[in-house]
Amino acid sequence: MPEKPTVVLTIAGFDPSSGAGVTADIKTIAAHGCYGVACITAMTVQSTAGVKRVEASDPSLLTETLEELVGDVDVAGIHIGMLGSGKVAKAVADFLSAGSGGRARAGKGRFANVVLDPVLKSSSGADLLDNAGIKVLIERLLPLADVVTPNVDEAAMITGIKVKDLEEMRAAATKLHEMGSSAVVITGGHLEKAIDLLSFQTKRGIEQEIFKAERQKSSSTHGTGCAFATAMACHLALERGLAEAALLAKTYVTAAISNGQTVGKGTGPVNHLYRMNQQRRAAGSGSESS
Ligand code: PXL
Repeated sequence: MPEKPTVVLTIAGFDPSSGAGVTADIKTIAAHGCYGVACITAMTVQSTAGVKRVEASDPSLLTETLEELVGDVDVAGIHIGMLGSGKVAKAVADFLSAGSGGRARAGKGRFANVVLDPVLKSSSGADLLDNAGIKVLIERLLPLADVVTPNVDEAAMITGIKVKDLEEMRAAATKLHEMGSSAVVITGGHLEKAIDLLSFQTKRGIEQEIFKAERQKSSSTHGTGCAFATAMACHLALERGLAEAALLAKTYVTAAISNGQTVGKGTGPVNHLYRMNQQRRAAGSGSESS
């Protein structure tokens, strides 16, 4: 019998430069040894120079695609990235909370290991979600997700709290719990020290752990948020705990940045598949010495 892979679904936009969005997510999922399936929320016209246009998908196309997929395949983890519009965000929320067919979990939606990356703007500043979408994201998607992974700017926009240092990250995470998130990772790659804060609710109250890395100087950073959130979805789908998933996802993104690629004239993509180069080099050096 052929092996049955762990399937991870990404619900995200299409970035034709493949640094972010579904094509990048499929690379991240493959890099984690999982099988990726995807549903496109929006087309973007963009290159490494930035986003020029966003066109959200027809929400009924999403609903049909998602139901078709999960009727066929056992999905072990879900990554939600760019949503593009309020109508698409609503279709995704309806899908996650629809009649469970016996798979519902207490107080949650119908699927396990749902990671929500609340993508609001591109790094070049383009809006990737309208106000109606932000409302759906806050009111419906935050409580349905197992983990939400905002960067510091997204955490500030969602909570209304300024997020410039670790103390403010802690306060924003606490506010996100009050808003319905069971677990939060605020990624601080843009801060002076690249600190990520994991915050989760336990019976004893809120527990918080920090993960630190040296900030890297690199011009190949497009797609870091997508890569982090998708890697988390893979680790959770592979049954790793929250803290281990967050630590491994951070390690993966750090390596993907330091192996970044010079593609195009603007901000290059992280190297999602850097481990393939390492294998090729290892194989090459083996045959050269023989
Ligand atoms: O990095 C955020 C992001 C996510 N998804 C898509 C994008 C971008 C940024 O440009 O295009 C499809």
